[in-house]
Amino acid sequence: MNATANITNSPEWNCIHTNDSETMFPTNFAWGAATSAYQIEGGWNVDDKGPSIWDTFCHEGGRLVFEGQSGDVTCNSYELWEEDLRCIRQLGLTHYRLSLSWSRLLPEGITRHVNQKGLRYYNKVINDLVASDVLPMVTLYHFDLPQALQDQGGWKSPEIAAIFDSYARFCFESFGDRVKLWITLNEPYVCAKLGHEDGIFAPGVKEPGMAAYLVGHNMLRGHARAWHSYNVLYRAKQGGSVSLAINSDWAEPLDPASPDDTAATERYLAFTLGWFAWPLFVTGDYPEVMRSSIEVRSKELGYQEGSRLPRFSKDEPSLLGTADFFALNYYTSRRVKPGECCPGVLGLKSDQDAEGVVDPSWPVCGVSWLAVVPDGLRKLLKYIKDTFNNPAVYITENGFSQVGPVDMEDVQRCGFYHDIIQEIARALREDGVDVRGYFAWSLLDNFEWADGFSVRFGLFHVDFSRPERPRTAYRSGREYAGIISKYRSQTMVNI
Ligand code: GBH
Repeated sequence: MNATANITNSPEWNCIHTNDSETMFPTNFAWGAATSAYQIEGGWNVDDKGPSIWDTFCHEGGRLVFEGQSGDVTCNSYELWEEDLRCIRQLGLTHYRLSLSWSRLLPEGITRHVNQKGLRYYNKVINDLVASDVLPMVTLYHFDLPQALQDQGGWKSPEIAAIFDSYARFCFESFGDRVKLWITLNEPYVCAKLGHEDGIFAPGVKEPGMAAYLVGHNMLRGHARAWHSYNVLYRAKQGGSVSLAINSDWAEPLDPASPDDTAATERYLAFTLGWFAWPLFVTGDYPEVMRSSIEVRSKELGYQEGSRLPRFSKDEPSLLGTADFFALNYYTSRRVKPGECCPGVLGLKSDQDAEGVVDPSWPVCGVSWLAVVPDGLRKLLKYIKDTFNNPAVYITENGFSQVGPVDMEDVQRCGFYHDIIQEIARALREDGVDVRGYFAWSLLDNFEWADGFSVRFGLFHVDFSRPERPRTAYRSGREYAGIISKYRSQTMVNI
């Protein structure tokens, strides 16, 4: 039985907008949705799984996770995977992006000890997807470092790059016959900044202006090694692609006529997108403006020149060229002006010396950081095309959140999905950006990190008060299924 047909042919299918006659998508465009292991799986200590830094962070108390919640059970996808598969099939997705829990596969983080039940779980997930004609995009790391590795210094330790590489090889070896799209690391920016500067994400380290650069550096080193491993050992026989998912706002000057605002905007983009994209796509090193800003601030503060932003060693594999496509997580936009933050202070914000503000005309959905700016995605895609030599781009995350009382008839989110898909169509057609796919965040309502279950990004509602964790499509889920069905079939008619 094809569940997709049920939904999209239903007469109550009425929130699709039809005035987009020119909208077209390439034949193999990926229509996806995304999740991550810690946010949906639960089963935090079953079947030999080792703890991750998020287990520790949520359990140790004193952390600012909403109402002391955790991902101990969350959507219980470890036991309810088949329910997730039903949702995936109902939407008619061509692709599903999931992440692997490193400490579920390797309880101590290293390959000496493999948890066979974890291996079996992911094999089933991947096999079920492939059998349903849904292609998996697999992220190796989405914020959940094995605690055993954190105990040895975590991402601050230089040894982590080689340890990550051997985990990556284990995954390529185990799943690469069926998985052709790989993301090594999700959002190193978030891990570095929120995890090691602000301390609001695991592992809760607060070392402003120091640890984040080191962590970002070791993440890049680990990514590069994993990419080279794939390239040398697996590419010929498996034929897949490997990248790293970079999150970035779109940014433009608060006053376009102001040279100060323009320069601040350049710094803003360099310290988010550029930090990770420049090494991979442009020079093999950090953006020049990032290095110079940090050096200026370091001097003012009496640090040795350049000492806070590490340098890549010539003895290690090069970063340049280690992304087979551009993986972009886009959520929001900012207007930018020079920072108001105190020059004497050590920290990323002070180094960056740029402040992003929300334009009063932009609606803010749910969480305060999420101003809804669909055309910012189109502008960012154009910028990526021009700056990074026209890469193939997958939008690996994008979404719209809900807070407060559950609204199953979420018409605003329906409108949002409609608008964002139109912006992608324009980027393809009018700007010539090589967009290969779109992954909505998220398939399910889930554990939204420090916001716990108070912020809902799902296309499916999950009732966390009931042990069966029932999943129910929001109206926006049905809307997205309709969009997919419309553009997929249209594509098929046109080939
Ligand atoms: C993604 O990050 C994550 O990959 C995903 O796991 C998550 O569920 C999804 O976003 C939705 O949040 O609290 O003011 O410091 C998106 C990039 C960067 C957006 C950090 C939120 C925090 C702003 N995120 N940002 S603040």
